[in-house]
Amino acid sequence: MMSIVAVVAVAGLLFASTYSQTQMTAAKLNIPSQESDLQQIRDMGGIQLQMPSAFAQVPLDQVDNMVSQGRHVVDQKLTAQSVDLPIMGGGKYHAMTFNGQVPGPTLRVTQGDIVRVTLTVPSTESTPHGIDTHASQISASNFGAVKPGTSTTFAFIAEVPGQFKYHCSGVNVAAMDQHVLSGMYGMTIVDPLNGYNPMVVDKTYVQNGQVLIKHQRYEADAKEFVLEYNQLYLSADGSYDQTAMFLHNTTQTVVNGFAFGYVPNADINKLIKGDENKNIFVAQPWNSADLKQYQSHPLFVDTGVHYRIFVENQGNMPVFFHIVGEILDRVVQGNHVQAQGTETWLIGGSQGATVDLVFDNPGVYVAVNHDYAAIFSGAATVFVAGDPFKLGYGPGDMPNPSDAVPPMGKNSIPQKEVVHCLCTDDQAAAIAKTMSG
Ligand SMILES: [Cu+2]
Repeated sequence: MMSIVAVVAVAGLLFASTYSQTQMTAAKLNIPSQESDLQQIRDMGGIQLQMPSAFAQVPLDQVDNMVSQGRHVVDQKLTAQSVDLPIMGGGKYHAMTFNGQVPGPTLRVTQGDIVRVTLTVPSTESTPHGIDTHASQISASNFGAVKPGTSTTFAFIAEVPGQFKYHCSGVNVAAMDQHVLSGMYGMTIVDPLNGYNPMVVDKTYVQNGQVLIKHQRYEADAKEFVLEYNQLYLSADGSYDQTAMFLHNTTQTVVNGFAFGYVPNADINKLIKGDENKNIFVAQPWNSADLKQYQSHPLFVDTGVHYRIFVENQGNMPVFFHIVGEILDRVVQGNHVQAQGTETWLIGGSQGATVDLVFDNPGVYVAVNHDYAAIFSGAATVFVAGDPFKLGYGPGDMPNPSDAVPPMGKNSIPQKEVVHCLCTDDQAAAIAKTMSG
């Protein structure tokens, strides 16, 4: 009410030559008093009900009917859980999580699916939480605080294919930065209704003394990874440091929760160098088997195979996505090709991209955020393509970390997995039961 009066008063000054001051006053415009405004909002059951047409969400009591007409419904059940989790270099930080893991579980649906989201906040939580899912198109006022001991459910139709962030919205947006940067974020993959598109990569060859171009076609079926970039801003005791965040003074850069989480470990040292203590990568902070689900693990890839990487920037620093030794064959957003044959792709805060590529030659490649501060604070992810060290394994033999492999979708080729997650022991055990390979 006060703000309406103030705006009207300012407008009156601006248009003084046309309208007299008295014509622009609230009294003249018959704006009701503040008391009656508030009473009206109370009578309507809250301020949200003033604009019902702004809600694109699916009314929960209509979901069954829509399913009977042919829509599919997918349930996403998230539980807020505050827990201490390890950080690179030892020690722990006070994490806020969905389901005891950072990032939260990757949800995979198909374009046109109804997504029914339930956020539960146990009574043991010291603060309310919220949920904002970027795959939806729902009025922001919907993402209010869910108090400890309660839960909330809403539904939406995933209309746009691609990868999308979901995140805690804090306590009615207050402290949202703390909740997200402490771990309350995840990804929704919305597969295109008719599947992914095949990819064509141009290659040169020589015939009869001439250099020619061949259009090499790769089918839509691909092996897939998820890479979610974020930052930690921490004080010495592992608490969230908002001052550091405002200064963009990053403590560590994380990929799927870890700094340097996808680099060789002691077992791989042993395989390649014959000595588990001889590190083959410059930074191996999650080295030994006693670190269980936190032990680092590189990504093993086959040569000549279509890879689809869902990249999401969950943080507030840009990601210059680059793979050292490779060129990104294709970049897709919203099922539309944005680039082909690009060296690096810029992904802003709360933005994603689907990167398609084929590793042509055996070797070690490193995906980085090509910002030197990010590389050296954790954003280096090792791909081992083929069998460059001549260890004798075949394509697909080596398992990949479970948190880097998304749930199966429209055109997914299955991969062997090993438990790897920045998650509680309970959640690691639950993941072990569900994963393939
Ligand atoms: Cu939260």
